[in-house]
Amino acid sequence: MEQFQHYIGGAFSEGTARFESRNPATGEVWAMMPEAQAEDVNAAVEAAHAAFRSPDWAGLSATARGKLLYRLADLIAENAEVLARLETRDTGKIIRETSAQVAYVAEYYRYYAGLADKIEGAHLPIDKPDMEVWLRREPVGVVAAIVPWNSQLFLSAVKIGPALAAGCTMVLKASEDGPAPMLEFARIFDRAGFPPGVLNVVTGFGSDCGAVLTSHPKVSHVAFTGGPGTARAVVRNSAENLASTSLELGGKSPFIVFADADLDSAVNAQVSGIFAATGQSCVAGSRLLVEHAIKDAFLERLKDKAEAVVIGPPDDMSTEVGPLCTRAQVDRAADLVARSVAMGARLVTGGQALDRAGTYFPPTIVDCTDTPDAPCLTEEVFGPVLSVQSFETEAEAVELANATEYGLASGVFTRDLTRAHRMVRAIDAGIVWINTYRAVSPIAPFGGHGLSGHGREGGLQAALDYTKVKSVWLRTSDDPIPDPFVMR
Ligand code: TXE
Repeated sequence: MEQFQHYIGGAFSEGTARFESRNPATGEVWAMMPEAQAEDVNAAVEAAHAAFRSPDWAGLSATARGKLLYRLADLIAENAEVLARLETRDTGKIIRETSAQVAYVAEYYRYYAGLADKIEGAHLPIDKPDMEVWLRREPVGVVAAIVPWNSQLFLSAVKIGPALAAGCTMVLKASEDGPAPMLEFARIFDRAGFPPGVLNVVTGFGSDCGAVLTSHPKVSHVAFTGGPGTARAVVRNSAENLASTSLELGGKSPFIVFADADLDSAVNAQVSGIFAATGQSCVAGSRLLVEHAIKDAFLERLKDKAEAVVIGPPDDMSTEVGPLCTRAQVDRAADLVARSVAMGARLVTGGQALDRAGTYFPPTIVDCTDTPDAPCLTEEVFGPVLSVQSFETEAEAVELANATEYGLASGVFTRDLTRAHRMVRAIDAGIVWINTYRAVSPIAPFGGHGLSGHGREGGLQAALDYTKVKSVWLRTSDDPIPDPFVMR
């Protein structure tokens, strides 16, 4: 049985309690994880707080912080295979994706390494002749980062990269479902040469460890990825300390196909949009909106592709759809589909958990054209379940696309350039992909609004969001200060 440890103040520890981690492909317990209790979380926040004030970190130049991040990026690239294998083993995410994704995670760290000494202040053309006024950008302080199971190395990179580039220190809580890749990441981080306490990694359950972390008085910002229900609890917790928050909460993203689209591309992109990562993706294109004239033909091609998908063990390079991370996710997907079908939605393919060891759920398509209230159409499934609706006009496509409380991503497939531009304006989402889907880069901001949260990860803006602005006023005149009872 493998054993994992917490990383607090630059040292590894067993933690005060432990819990079992299951391999989703087999259902077997394969590792023991440390379960952070309040005392562990407090120790981690204290370590981050001390590091934030220590000259070893606070006194480093931004360029030196960047060099440490470059070293971390190199170590991630060197250890990508180990990290990918652990992520696959502990979460069920297929090795085909984890190996490509971890290699790309190193690029996120490189991007923020390069950005560290480009986070600039400003000089203001102030309206007073005897004053110089400039702005300093300073790190916000201790950041609490919370990630879910689905892409932890990636979802943590978009928090750790910009926060450390800005000069913050952090406590990261890995998901209790599949924490192994993050705890291994801590071992790699330890070798990069950062001062102790700059990053602390713990894992444990949300209701105790997560709640203590997000309400801690020494935490200045909470960066959270997870579901909207948990986000509300996190925001309530952070109100204790009036900490700022950035929330990335998933979505119910529309994937819109017009009749003039390149249908080969659209079908493949839709398969990628909903079945890749076994649908456990915040940007999953989970609502297909297809122009009525091509609906039947498009659905037929999609059904063929869905049924030809290779379902299998996640550590096999030929597998395309692996298990869901937990039994709870399988039950949730099955329940949402069953309730939708009971309301009159038409099951096109899939729909039931596979009768084999592990937590497997097949690619599923549900035609909800006549059931706009079907729960698999309105709720985030976080599994390989695609809901379908059709439209006759562009205006109807926009109306259906925006008929959601989420606002994260969207896809538009059309060859009509002017229509594509109109759709960009009309769609209410943080990301619009045109004739492509599920493309990401460290250079492009990522995030949504409404139930999808707020704040952006990726890009320059993310690093700025980990800073606070200080206005500095310098009087340049040697004359006595005039009337003290008048504001200057
Ligand atoms: O996520 P949670 P769950 C959606 C998706 C999924 C649903 C529930 O629809 O089916 O949310 O998933 C920590 N204080 N997404 O319940 O609870 C928890 O320990 C502080 C979308 O697994 O949001 C874990 O580390 N932290 C999504 C993290 O929050 C708390 C990704 C996420 O868990 C806490 C995941 C608390 N009170 C789920 N309670 C996306 N955006 O990609 C829990 N946590």
